Amino acid sequence: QKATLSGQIRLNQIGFYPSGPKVAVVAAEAGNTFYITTIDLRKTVFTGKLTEPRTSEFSAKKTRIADFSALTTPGSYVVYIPEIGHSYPFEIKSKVHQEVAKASIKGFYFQRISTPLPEQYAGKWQRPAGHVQEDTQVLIHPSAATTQRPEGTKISAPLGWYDAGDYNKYIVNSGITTGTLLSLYEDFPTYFDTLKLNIPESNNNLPDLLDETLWNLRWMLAMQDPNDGGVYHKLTNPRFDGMVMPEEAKNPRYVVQKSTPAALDFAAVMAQASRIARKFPQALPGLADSCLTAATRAWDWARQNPAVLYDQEALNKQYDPDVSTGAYGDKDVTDEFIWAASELYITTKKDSYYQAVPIFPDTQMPLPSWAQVRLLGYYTLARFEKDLTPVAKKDFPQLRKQLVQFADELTDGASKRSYATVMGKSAKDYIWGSSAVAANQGIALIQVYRLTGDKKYLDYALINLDYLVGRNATGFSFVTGFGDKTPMHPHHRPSIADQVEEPVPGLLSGGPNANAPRQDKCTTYTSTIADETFTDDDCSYASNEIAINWNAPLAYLASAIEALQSK
Ligand code: 9MR
Repeated sequence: QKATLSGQIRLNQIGFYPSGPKVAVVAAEAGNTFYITTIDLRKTVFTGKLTEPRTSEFSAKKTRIADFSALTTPGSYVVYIPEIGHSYPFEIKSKVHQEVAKASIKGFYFQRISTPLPEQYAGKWQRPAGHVQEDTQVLIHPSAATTQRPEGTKISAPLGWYDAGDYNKYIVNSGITTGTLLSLYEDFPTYFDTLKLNIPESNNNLPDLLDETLWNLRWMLAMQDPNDGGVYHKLTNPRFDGMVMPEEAKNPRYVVQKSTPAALDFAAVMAQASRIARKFPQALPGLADSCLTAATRAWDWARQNPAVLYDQEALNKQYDPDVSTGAYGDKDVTDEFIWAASELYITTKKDSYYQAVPIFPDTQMPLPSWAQVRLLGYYTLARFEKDLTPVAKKDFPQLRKQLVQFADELTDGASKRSYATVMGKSAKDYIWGSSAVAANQGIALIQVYRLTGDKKYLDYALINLDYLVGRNATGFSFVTGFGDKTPMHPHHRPSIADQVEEPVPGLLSGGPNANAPRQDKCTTYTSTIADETFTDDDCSYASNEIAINWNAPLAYLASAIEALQSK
């Protein structure tokens, strides 16, 4: 009998709700009976049978499922299988994901630009302000030069969040991120009325989630050219910085060419922010109007410039300095038009926005990502179902049907998969940033739960949260600082360059990516199986970086589940 820790028993390393589903996955064939015991293994509180072995979708590996949903007594436990050993400890308690939900939003605070992070809020990850020069010294790149703002003009565009493990700021990626956080607020306002994150604004009279989101929104506003309403694609160094702390990264920074996706993502976010700011006239005087003006000007620019794409290679042939940082080079703006039109329509109630573009070009529901924002528009239409005018109301049954169908496709066969998760239906789920695939699937399921009231969708969403914090083929909890086996070496410059052993907490690692070894050329991968291709190594920007557009859906999923479970 083995009383030792086994990494082969994989489960949510944080824990479970007393009356919620509880599953562990055993990545081995041995054993028949499992026990839930106290952490010292002395007292057994539940005994169950493992399922028959099932074969992985991606390899010949076998897994067995241990379902202990019937155990409802709060406490701290392990799963114990005499032939294998015991799992990491976990808890059964109410509000079990509250801390991870808070930390995933606090993660954005740690990414803040233009401000020091003092110990009071940042603990041992305190650090000086980074990129203070952005207050006055951002250069107009030749690709962005106009008569009013010729090459070399200096503009001010401070604040915002660092995109990821790098220090640049990209409008396209900020768009989906900020939109996701604003939607989180709009979907669960009461939950956020009281949720405190210990950030500098925690004592003002705005919800902390909105305070944090505004930090980025204010930067985004500065990315609009006041002369024509167009929006610069990104604010960046020509090349990625070395592994230094933010305050040591002092290379010149530029805003580059305006683009249609940037303008539309910006328009969508500003339209959404406008209707939220409207609810806080005292705390945010004038902001609702500023955001709406910004949104309509960006929209008008995009309508006049509907196909200005950001093609970094082409620009590098034409202009100096060459830029080699993240491109976020979206080539299809159909979905950006849908998102911006939906947000502007809901905020202004003007049918002209809804009618400006085909809102339903087809019946596909592409999962949200930085390049695919159609569903963000659909979520908003669904959220405001009661406020729809007749033109949109007549489409609503179709929208509802498509969303429910999408959720049913996602969950189809989930319980039979090797980890019994929604995530992993196909190897295509394991792309760069696969953790956000899991989290965005979770959001889609929560949207459909809100539409239908059918609890199975909420349970499926929770399963993908289980996936993210340990119930997966790597055995990692992908959220830094949460769980016993969690990334210690994410590709995240502050976490690498500070003298602190633990990485900055609350950040979501990208997760397994079948192509990662070819993309980042790290040599420490130990598997090439799609759901296992992950390495906790800071060279691995293709499997172990963190990014704001991954943290936002994590924040949504964990917070939504908390908000809905406590009901
Ligand atoms: O998340 C992005 C992924 O979808 C792309 O395949 C990849 C390569 O272009 O870039 C990812 O985004 C990175 C961005 O370009 C720069 N900052 C870090 C982002 C996360 O790795």
